Amino acid sequence: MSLEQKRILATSIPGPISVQMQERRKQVVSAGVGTTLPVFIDRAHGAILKDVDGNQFIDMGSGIGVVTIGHTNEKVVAAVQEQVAKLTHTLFTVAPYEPYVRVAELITKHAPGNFAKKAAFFNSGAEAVENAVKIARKATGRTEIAVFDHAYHGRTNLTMSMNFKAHPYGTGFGPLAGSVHHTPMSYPFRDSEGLTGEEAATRAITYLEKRVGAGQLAAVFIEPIQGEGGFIVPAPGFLRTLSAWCRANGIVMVADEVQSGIARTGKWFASEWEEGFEPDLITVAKGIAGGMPLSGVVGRAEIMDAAHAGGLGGTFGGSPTAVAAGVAVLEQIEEGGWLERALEIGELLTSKLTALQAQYPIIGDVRGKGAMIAIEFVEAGTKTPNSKAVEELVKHCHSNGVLILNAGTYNNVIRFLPPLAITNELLEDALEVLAAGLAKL
Ligand code: PLZ
Repeated sequence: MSLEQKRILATSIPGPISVQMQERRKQVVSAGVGTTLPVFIDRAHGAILKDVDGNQFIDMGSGIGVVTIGHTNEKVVAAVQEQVAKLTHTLFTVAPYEPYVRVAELITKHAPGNFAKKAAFFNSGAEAVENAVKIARKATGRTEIAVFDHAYHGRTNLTMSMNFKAHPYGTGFGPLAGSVHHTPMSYPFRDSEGLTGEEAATRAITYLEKRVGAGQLAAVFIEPIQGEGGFIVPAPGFLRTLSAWCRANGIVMVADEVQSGIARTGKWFASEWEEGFEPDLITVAKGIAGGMPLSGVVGRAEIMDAAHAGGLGGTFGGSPTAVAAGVAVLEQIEEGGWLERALEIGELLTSKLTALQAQYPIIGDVRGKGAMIAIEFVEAGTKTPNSKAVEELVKHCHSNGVLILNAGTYNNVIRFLPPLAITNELLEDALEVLAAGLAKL
């Protein structure tokens, strides 16, 4: 299904049909399930979302990094259609099917690290993180888990305990899981001037050695570029120093690449941006299957094999349609062009956004890699977070047909993670809408 790659405002936002649907929704859908933009989407293609009133939005968020190679990518649609008519379920641990193995071949081939790798598949990012915890504990015989400030790992009990922000993820939902230790992150924009990656890592390591003890730790979990935290890119040397310390102390280093992985940053995995950083395990989800629910853990074969037979599984994990979509996504990335496109998008975004930063002192920082770029807003001339500006800008963009997402511990970040299928015209159009919003502020 193709759709003209053009922003169209057919009604006010939200349009009348969306308003009606929103009313129905309020009657029957839990208030705990929020909405960023209350328009109901009917269809999508490339980087365009079309709502039930005929409005067309430029998607600058890819459903939080999911439809990386574009909405309704033809090969993904065809693969799912073919699979759904052939076989939808056996449960892989009852009786296997080939595309699950094919996805494992592709992901183990392209995950960083010059060693034998294996993979296992699940449904959601949180489930992948939970399984990585189980595997690391089994492999080390240890219990404790370290995570970083500003991190996000999911909404299950264990993963919400691993999140930095209590609200909205954890408030009132406790008791939280134990044996999770929060550690200082490297946050170049907010760390003291000149703090190197090595120094920031030493700060975290000292903290863990004192608070937990290296010998107690099963795993250290880190997003190589933090997603929900606001696309925080740690200072160079941070990840490498941490992983060297993990290796020396028998701790499993886990990179949570649920948001940053699968071609998003111009490499298969964001971990590859830091030389010498070789995570033992990587969690993947979101962009791996173009919108079908698929997640996985991939990493060192001997660690992945530490889990006993029957210890990992789940009814729907790596279901036939999800893995068929995964094969179609990964084969297209392997064919080439997508990593380069992510880098081009990154250059275009960064140059336009740094020009806006020069003009508007409320933009404190422009950062990220490839098609994972964010701007952090402050009160002009300070580092005081400015969430009000973000709120206004998001509203402005939404009512003008551009779907942008906020992020950040202080809700003062706008993140850009468009589908890599986006055209330059659409990107430029979206940034012009943003610039008009800034001028209005
Ligand atoms: N790890 C790094 O970014 C999901 C959350 C959306 P699930 N981030 C988006 C929301 O409001 O729930 C995420 C992530 C990182 C893990 C997860 C969790 O992935 O597929 O949402 O469970």
